[in-house]
Amino acid sequence: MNQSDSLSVLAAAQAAVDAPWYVRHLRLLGWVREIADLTKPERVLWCDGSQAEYDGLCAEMVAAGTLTKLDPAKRPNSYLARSDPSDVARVEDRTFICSAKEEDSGPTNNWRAPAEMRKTLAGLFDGCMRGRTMYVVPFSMGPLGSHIAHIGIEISDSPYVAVNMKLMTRMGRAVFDVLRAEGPFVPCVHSVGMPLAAGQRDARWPCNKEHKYIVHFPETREIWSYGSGYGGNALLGKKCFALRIASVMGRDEGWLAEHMLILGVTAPTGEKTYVTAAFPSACGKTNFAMLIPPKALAGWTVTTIGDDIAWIKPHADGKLYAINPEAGYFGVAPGTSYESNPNAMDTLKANVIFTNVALTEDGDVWWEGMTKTTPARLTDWQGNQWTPDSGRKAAHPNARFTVAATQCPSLDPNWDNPDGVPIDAFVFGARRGDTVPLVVEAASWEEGVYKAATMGSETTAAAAGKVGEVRRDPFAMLPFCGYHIGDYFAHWLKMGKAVAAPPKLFNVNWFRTDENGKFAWPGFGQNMRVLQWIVERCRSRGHAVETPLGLEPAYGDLDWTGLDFAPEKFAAMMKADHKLWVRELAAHDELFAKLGDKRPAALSAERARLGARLSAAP
Ligand code: SAT
Ligand code: MN
Repeated sequence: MNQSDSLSVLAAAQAAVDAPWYVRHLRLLGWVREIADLTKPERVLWCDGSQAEYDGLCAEMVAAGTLTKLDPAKRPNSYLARSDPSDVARVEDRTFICSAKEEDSGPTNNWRAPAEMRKTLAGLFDGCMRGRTMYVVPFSMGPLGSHIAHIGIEISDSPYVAVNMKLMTRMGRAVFDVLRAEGPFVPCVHSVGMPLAAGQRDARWPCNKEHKYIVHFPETREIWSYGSGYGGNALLGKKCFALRIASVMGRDEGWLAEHMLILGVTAPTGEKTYVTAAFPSACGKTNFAMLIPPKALAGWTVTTIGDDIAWIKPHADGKLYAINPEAGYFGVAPGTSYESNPNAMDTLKANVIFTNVALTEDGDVWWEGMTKTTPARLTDWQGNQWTPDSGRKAAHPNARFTVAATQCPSLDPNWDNPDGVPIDAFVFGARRGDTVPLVVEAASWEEGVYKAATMGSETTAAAAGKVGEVRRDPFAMLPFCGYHIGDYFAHWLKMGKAVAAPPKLFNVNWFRTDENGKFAWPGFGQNMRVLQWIVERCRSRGHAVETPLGLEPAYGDLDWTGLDFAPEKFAAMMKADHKLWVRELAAHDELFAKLGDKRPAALSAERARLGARLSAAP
C-alpha cells in the first residue's frame, strides 16, 4: 500500500467509529468498530480526559438524576451518586477466570470454558448499548510511558465509569501518544446491561438485576464486564486489569501485581524507607497509607504512593521497585474521620465523587463515623429521609469516595516516578479478632511466603455476601489472583530469588480484641509504632525475640513515648494461644489440600516447621 492508500484506510477506520484524528491505531479502531457493531450504541464518544469533558459529563448526569451536585461552598465541584440498592459491591460469585485450561484458574476462582463464555457474552452484549452512548476511555495504569506501566482501553456505556476513570487513572488523549500505531493495550468492555428502547426512560442507576458477569480471559488478556455499574465491577482498570490480568502478566514476565498500598517512611535522620502492605478490601489500607504519626514520635513522617495496588519489578540495583498503577483513591467512606484519617478528610475537600453516602440538609455528605455527633436529619444512601432513630445505616457500609491522588496532602514526591521506588518491607495484614499477634517478622523469605499464603481474614462489606466470617485470603489476593493460587505461591517463592536484596516480610493485625470484645490496639496513627519497628528491622537495627511464630518485638522494643500501653496488654495481644493455633493450622491444611500437586514443597516444609515449633512451645 502506498502512503495515501494507508492514510485513506486510517481515515475510513476513524470515520467508522467517530474517532479523533490523533487515534492512529488500526487494530484498536477495528476493535472499537467490532464492539460497536455488537452492542449497537446510539453514538460513540472518545474521551480526551479534559476537565471540560469531565464537567460536561457530570452536568449531564446531574440532569439525568444519576448525580446530585453538592453545595459548591461546602464541597466544591463534588457529586453524590446513589447506586441501585442491588448494585453496591463487587460480585465475587459472578467473577470468572476463563483460562484455556481449568487447572490454570485453580480452586479459588470460578472457571468457565472460554468458548462457552464467549457464546454467553455474545448473547448478552448483542444490542446491550441500544439507546446509550458508548464511551471509549483510554487509560494508562502507571505513569505514562513508564516501563512498568501498561495501557488499557475501556469501552463502557456508563458516563459514571468515564468520570471515575478520569479520577482513578491517567486517562485521556496522551495515552495515544504512547500507543502510537501499534502499541499493546488491554481491551476492556463494560456494559451496565440495560439497553433502552425508543422513548424508554432511563433508570437513575442503570444495571442488570438478573445477569452479572465479570469475565477475564487471561491468555488473550481481555476483560468483559456486564450488568453492574459499581466499583471494581465496572472500573475495569482496577481489580480486573491491575490485579487479575496483571497478575498473569507478572507470572509470565517475572514481576508482581499485588493488592498492596505503598508508603514512604522518613526517620528523624532523613533516612527514607519504602514499605508496601497487603490487606483485604476494607481493612483500613487507605488509613495506613496516609498515616500521621503521633506527635510524641517527633521527626517521623509517612508519605503516600498508593492505597490499594502495587506493581513490583526487579531493578538493576538488586532491589524490587514498586509503582502505584492507579492515580486516585476509591476508598471506603464509613469510618473515615479527622480522627482516623485527617489526610483523607483533607483530600476529600473538593473535586470528589461520593457513592452511596448520606446527604445532609445543607447539601454536604455524611457517613457513619465521620463526626462525633450524628446529624438530626439526613437523606440516606437510598434517597430516603433518615433520622438517628431510623434503625438503619445512613451510608451504605461499602460507600465510597473517588478522588485524584494529587489532592492528597501526604502524597510522596516519587508517586509518579516512572521507575517506582525501592521496597524494603512487605507487610501482610488481616482482620482477626484473635489468634494472630500485632506484628511478627518472618525469619526467611519462605517463612514469610507461607504466612502470607495462609492468611485468614474476617470478610467485609467490600464484596456482596456474609460479613465477619474468617476465610483464607492468601496475600489478600483471594478474589484478585488471575491464575492458580498454587502457581502464584510458587511465583512468589521464585521472586525472592530474583533479586539480590529482597524485602523483609512481616505480618500485622490491628484488629485483635480484648476480653470485652473491644479492639485491643488503638490503631490508626499509633500503627506508626509498629511501622517504626519494621523500618528499624529492615535497617538491621531493631531488636527482636525468636518465638514459635517468627521474630517479634519484646515490649521494650517498641517506642512507647506518649502512649500509656501496659506491658500486660501488649503481652495479651502478642500471645499465640495453643488451642486457637491448632484450629488455625487446620485451616491452613484445608487450604493447602485444595492445591493438589500445585502445592509448593517449600511451603509444606514451612508448615512442618511451624507445627513443630508450636507444639514444642510451653
Ligand atoms: O473492588 S472495589 O474497587 O470495588 C473495592 C475493593 O474491593 O477494594
Ligand atoms: Mn482493594
